[in-house]
Amino acid sequence: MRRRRIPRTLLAIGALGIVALLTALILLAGDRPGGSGMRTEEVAPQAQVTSAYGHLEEFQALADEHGDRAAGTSGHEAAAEYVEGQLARAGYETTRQYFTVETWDEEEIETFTILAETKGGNDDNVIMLGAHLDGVPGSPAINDNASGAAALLEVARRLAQQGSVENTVRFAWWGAEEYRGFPGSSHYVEQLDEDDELETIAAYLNFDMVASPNAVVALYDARDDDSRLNVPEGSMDLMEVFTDYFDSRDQPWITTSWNYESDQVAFAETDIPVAGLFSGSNERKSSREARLFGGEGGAPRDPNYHQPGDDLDNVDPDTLDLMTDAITHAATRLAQDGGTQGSSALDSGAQD
Ligand code: DTR
Ligand code: ZN
Ligand code: ZN
Repeated sequence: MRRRRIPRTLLAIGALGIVALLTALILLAGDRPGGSGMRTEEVAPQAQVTSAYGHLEEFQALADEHGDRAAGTSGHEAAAEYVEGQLARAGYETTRQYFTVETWDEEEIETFTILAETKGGNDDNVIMLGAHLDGVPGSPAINDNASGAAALLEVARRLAQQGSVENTVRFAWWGAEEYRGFPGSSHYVEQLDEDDELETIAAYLNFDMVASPNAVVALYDARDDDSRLNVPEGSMDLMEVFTDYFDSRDQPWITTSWNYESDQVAFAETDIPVAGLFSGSNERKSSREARLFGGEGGAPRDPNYHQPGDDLDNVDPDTLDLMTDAITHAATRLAQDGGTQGSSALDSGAQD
């Protein structure tokens, strides 16, 4: 039987109509009310990777292809698509929060932070975890900070597998940490403030450089008495969530001063309790630290900090695993912490 032929011009008009309709729907669905620059992206399917080190290998492969992961470059975009694909596989919806930033060459670029959160849970008591995804130009930027980005991806996967949470856990892969003023996290906190949502964030945990080759295991020092620094009340309780974990594993730890060093700053300045882990950059490891953690006293904790040599051959996979387990512990514990019992880590936090 012969099928009835539809004239070509009609087919073309029909196809154009469908494309226009779909475009309008995508635009409508993607823009969050309030115009805070949030967009939901289409995510390409990917095979699921189930370890932080596996993610690092992917970030290295992308850096080999694109050169680096500096904010606003094809390398950053490719890494972002990888993060979004992995999160989709783990059951998360992702959004991008766009913002503009001035590069070191005084060029204005648009870049973004990736956000994802657990389904269910109390939205008024959000536990937030972040790591910057961008790197410095000209470096694969694997320890700084594919390591934090990779650890967070694996923690997000594990948390989704564990099932329901009492508090919402929100993850951020910040854009443009390497530019002045940490514009990704600063923009996010400003936006929270504008939307009157600062009060909803109970805690912020930051992970920047967690696989250094000559590593220490350091926590942001909540007892820091540097007068330029605001250490929000509740930060000590968050630090103890990590120290309890390390102590339970007989894992030595030290503290580090974290003033003005990474994406926790905007949170701390608005009095949100903060904590974080760090395995060292180009500072020298002391002989005491070498006794505690092994490695080479007198040598930099990461000799390739911000250099082309910050690659997969120059990280410590065991430190990455340890940090990933510690972050998993903290996220799991804080996700279930209703803030009602005496032992609650959130009791003295922002929600009182
Ligand atoms: N500024 C960060 C690395 C960094 C150096 N010291 C600390 C202390 C705490 C957190 C991070 C850092 C960067 O280059 O991304
Ligand atoms: Zn850096
Ligand atoms: Zn960094």
